[in-house]
Amino acid sequence: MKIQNYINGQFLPPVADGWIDNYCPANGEVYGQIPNSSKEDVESAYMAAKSAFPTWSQTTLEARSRILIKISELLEANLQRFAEAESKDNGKPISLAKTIDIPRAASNFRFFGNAITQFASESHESIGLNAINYTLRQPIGVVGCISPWNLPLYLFTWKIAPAIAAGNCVVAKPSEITPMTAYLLGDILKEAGLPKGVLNIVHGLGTSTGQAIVEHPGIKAISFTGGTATGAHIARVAAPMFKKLSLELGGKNPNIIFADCDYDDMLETTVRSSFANQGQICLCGSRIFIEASIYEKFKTDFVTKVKALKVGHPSEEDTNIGALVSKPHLEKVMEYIEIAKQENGKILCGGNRVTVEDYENGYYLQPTVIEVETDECRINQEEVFGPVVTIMPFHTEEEVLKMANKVKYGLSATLWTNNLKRTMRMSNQLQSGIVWINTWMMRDLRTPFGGVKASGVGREGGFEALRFFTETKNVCIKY
Ligand code: TXE
Repeated sequence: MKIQNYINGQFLPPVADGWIDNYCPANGEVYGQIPNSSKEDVESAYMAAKSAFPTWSQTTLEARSRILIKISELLEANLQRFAEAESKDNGKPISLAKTIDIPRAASNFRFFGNAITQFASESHESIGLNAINYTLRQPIGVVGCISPWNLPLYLFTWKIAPAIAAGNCVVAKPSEITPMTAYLLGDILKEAGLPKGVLNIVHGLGTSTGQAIVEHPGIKAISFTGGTATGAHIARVAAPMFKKLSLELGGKNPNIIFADCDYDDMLETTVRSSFANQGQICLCGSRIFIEASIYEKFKTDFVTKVKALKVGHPSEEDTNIGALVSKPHLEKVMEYIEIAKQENGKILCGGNRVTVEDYENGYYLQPTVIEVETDECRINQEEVFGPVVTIMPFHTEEEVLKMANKVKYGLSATLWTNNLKRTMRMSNQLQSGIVWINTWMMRDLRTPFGGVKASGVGREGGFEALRFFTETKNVCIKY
């Protein structure tokens, strides 16, 4: 099957007729082609967005909101179809696509459809000067949204929904590795009555199509989620053009477990925070630090639970771990397991590929737990982004805090303890954009989302996203 770009409300093949193979991770076979879009395709998407902007930016908030909510309802009505497509394209278990990815994509549209009706700006009365200042938050114009492969529709819509809610028109590119649900979204945009040109979806490689979006002088803001190296590259390209940038990048998140936590809850959640989506979530807790007094017990219980996870075909309802997203990614993750071994890491379970009957060429890997001697090894410092976690004991709060912060990343941290004072002390000092206490990945879409250090700049979510997608202007009136 050949998918197409969605430009100016129409499905179109790429101008230069170039195509890229799309692989199914579950069996390693090519199952379709996607446009290898060139600069010309990005240009026509830009022109469509540019001409839609004057009307869309002046469309009432109520009308915009109604369309976003309609998109959300249509996604919900098409849950099964979208979930199957996401699971096939990405390798993730169908159960996850049905309960997390697609419902969350629908929530993104509903949430920002509502949020825009509540978005307000400030006024400042200059007392004694007979003047009043008010702030306008105006749509920017044409903006670019570039998203990754791990949570394809979920992260694509997390950017697009606030961008269009705020009155912008968009040129968007999903990952070339997982383009399918973004393609299917086109039909829904039409049915929901989104005016043509408001949202244009171009498919293609990061280094050509993505690069053309970032380089385009008319695209005034870029919202990007992906790898840290790509984020740094985009920042270098965009900086001389003074584009607004929001970068959500990698993570190497600590999961810190104190002996006084609710043990069973912690154990169950830690299995999830380690291996959900094959460990391919920027929020996964890949470095697990356990207080020494419960270390041996945790090690036994955790490994037992991890060994019980079912690695299998993504379409089977009882599969816990599906396929990794691509062959190069599987190879990268396996290389890290080798590096860990060379660094004296002890493989407590996993470490090998899994052969799933009838799907021998699928990209399956056992969930892997590695006991490390030091937090300074590469497997503890670099982002692996797969079903691989490390464990090691700690003795004091100071020691674990130091190790938690001693990485270049700072996206999220999880802390398991029932000690309130410790909770307050540590959440103040952990260098990360998000701290979860006694839970993981509990999301309220109103909250700021993003990281510090090499995990990125800017915050998404709630009004933060609407602020990013608007230009702030102060108006001062003397009376
Ligand atoms: O991501 P890329 P990759 C991490 C993870 C992974 C590593 C590399 O560690 O192993 O990044 O993954 C587009 N101009 N994360 O290489 O390339 C690309 O087409 C414009 C963490 O697959 O960053 C895709 O749409 N765009 C992450 C998007 O960027 C460019 C999720 C992300 O792909 C571009 C994914 C360019 N020059 C990987 N080059 C997270 N934060 O959740 C690429 N792209």
